[in-house]
Amino acid sequence: MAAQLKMPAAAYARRRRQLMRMAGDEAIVVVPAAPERVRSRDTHYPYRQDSDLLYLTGFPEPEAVLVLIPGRMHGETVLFCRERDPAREAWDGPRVGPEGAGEAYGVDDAYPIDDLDEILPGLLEGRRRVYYHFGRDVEFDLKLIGWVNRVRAMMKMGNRPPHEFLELGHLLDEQRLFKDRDELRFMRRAAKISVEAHAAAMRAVRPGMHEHELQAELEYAFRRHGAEPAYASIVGAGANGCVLHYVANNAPIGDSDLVLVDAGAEYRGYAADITRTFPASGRYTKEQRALHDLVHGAQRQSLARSMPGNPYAEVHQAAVETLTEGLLRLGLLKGKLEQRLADESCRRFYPHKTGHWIGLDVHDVGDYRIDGESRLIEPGMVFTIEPGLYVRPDDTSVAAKWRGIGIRIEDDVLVTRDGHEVLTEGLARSAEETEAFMAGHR
Ligand SMILES: [Mn+2]
Repeated sequence: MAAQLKMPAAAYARRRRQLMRMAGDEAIVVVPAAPERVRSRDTHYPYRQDSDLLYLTGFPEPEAVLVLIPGRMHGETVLFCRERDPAREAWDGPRVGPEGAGEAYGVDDAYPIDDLDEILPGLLEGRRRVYYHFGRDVEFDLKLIGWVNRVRAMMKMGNRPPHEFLELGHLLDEQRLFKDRDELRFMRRAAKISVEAHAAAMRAVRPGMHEHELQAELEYAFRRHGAEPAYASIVGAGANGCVLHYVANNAPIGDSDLVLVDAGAEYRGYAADITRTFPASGRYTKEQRALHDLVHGAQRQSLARSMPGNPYAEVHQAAVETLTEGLLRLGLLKGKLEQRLADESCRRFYPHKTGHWIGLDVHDVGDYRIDGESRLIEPGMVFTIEPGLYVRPDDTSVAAKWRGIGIRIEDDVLVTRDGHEVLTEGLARSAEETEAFMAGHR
């Protein structure tokens, strides 16, 4: 694959300007880094930066705070970060340090994080509105309240404390929902790596292997390209495919099992999310094929509705209609289509929604409904389309031949001005394509 991608400094500056324009001249925006989390005693989980801070700066280190102060004469963008410390850096690797951060991250001012207590009250003073994610990091919430109180305590001296506290997500989530062209380069790369990883798993699968061996194939492909899993990879053979968030991945794969693989790469913060369900033997059984065709048909119908101007809810509705119709035809549901649509019977086999926004977070930010109504699809949005069917192994209400089959097909779709682009194109999807691809590799 091509060289590693680099996010231009101008992209971050443009995003900060857009956010500051929305926040207005009397506002201040406070975005702390994600805290480090202990995994066991003195070892931590791999560090993942807060998505908002990544979006606005690309700054990778913990113990940092970005402060945006629109219209401030002495600089609108201020970053607090850890100071250089050769002794610590020998253990944990290099730090940017306030001296380097100005140039490297395009901020106007950078200060040591230890000076935050001293400097932040002065930045809050005279600002009317504070934009911040309340409740995400309780420890930081308390600090912020403390700084505001310090400004209040000095009101007699003419200090003007902020008096509106607003949810940052209200502005920033909406901004992040629409991917800019630089983000799309990263999302295409994450998608491409994920396609390659899924193809590797399809090639490698053999009855008798364990699920975790396929997981290793997937994640080998991720790491080879400098990516990592965007979420815990799901590799479920047979009835394990019916467990929506199956992550044990430790069972053997049987001769006639389907394998459901839901895995995506995160490339420099940007996620992809793909699901394929393929037969360990290379050939679907008759029942597996019937349900796979049905799910594939549902995905095609959902994709056809993924056009600018359509209500987003129609994408799900299209899948529900297709699946309900097919389940009636195959005899897994009984009765009339109108009735079964009205009582949402297909939820027994399809309990989840047909997709979600995707970006820096695999389940990305952004409202799905506005004022109680489904929002309309617009260019720049990226979402997954992932219909599925899951017949539990103990479901005696259906013929035995259907039991224990779990199928999902998931791709990532970018909405364009006049339609859409499937970012995860290039990977066998239908039963026919999947069998042909697998036949070429055994
Ligand atoms: Mn998904």
